[in-house]
Amino acid sequence: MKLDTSIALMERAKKIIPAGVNSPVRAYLSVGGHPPFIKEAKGATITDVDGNTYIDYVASWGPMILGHAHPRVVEALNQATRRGTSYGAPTPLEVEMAEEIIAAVPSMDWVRMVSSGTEATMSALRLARGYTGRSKIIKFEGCYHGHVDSLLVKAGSGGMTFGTPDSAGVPEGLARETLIARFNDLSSVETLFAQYPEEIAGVIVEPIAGNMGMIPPREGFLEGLREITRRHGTLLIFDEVITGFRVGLTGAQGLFGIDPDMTCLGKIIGGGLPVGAFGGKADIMQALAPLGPVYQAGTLSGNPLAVTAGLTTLRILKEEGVYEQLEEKGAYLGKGVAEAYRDAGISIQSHRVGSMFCNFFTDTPVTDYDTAKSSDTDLFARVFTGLLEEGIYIAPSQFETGFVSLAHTKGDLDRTIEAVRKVAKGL
Ligand code: HOZ
Repeated sequence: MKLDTSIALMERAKKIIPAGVNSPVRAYLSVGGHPPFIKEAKGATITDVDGNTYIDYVASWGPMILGHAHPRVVEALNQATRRGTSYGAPTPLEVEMAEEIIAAVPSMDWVRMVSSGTEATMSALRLARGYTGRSKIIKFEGCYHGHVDSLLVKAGSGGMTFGTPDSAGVPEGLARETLIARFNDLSSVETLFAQYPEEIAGVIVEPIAGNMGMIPPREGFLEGLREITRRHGTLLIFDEVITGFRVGLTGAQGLFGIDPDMTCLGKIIGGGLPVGAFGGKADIMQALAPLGPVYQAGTLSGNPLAVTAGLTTLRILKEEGVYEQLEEKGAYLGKGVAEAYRDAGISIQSHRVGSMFCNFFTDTPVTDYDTAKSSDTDLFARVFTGLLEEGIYIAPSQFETGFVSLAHTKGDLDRTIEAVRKVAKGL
């Protein structure tokens, strides 16, 4: 595979952008090789500057659930652009967006738009602290909620990929307010509440962990979190930046029947443009400025282009049979890929929820951060490189999630399964 133009671009980029990238995992440091620089994308494929086309399962890390450059999203954006790209003032579109979100996600009475998932979780935490008058929060080891100071403790995603789950630059005093529990382990949460019964403002969790690879919650885990947090007057915050509108219209909370106090959204609700949102129960949201004492603001919040792309995406997702199709495609790919590895004698733990998937290279059942780390990351790197050569684009880290989109055809999925079969045999 020729990557000359990408390699030349990386050389230029490295002189002026840290590691040549604007988000660490994109640098390919844990898998080796050269990241292709992408020039365009359409449907289920992306094409790099050297003309290589790949079947894409990164989906811009989740948002592109319809596939790339969906004609209806593109048309809506074309029209919206002509009306101006940002006003810094209320727009009718924002009201429509808030109504769509609230209609879909029953736990959210009120919502506020921001410009990224990181902003959503950061604002949700501040609100939880302001509303409860408490300062500590619980997060789970290996969960990643964006690069918010107090959430960059035992963080997944890039932190886990590069073995730096605790970031430099986070003041010790702030990190001390972050308590760490083990995903899928309620006793670790009870222990922290026993230690700090009146001090914990919120428990934040990815209801399906998506940044230490993909790990579904054990039966009873989310229900247990709901019960414990209610008992202690602590807010339960679901980070559904990845799972929102991905595993169903009502997100993971709908799938598992949980009623969190607050929810963070991003990715899909922006249709591929920068967006985030946080919301929840009305009395909590009323503590936000200018109604209440918790300050939060943003020049590009509710940006008309981002909201247009998101609204168009949500309306397509509401059409009959969409999530059934995603489930079918996800199941077909998941089964085919798992068989391909097993036929080649490679042990994997194959995880899938709807159109989210992940394969860990280990004999150990993966339920949390430690067991996720048992995956053979050298083997993952070889698989990654082999698949890229075969024109299959997955995330360049074991500790991320794969996404199937509506645009993937049976032909794409079959080609992917065959590629896995070929690469697995050659390992
Ligand atoms: N680390 C984020 C995904 N879990 C974003 C990665 C990127 O955009 O490069």
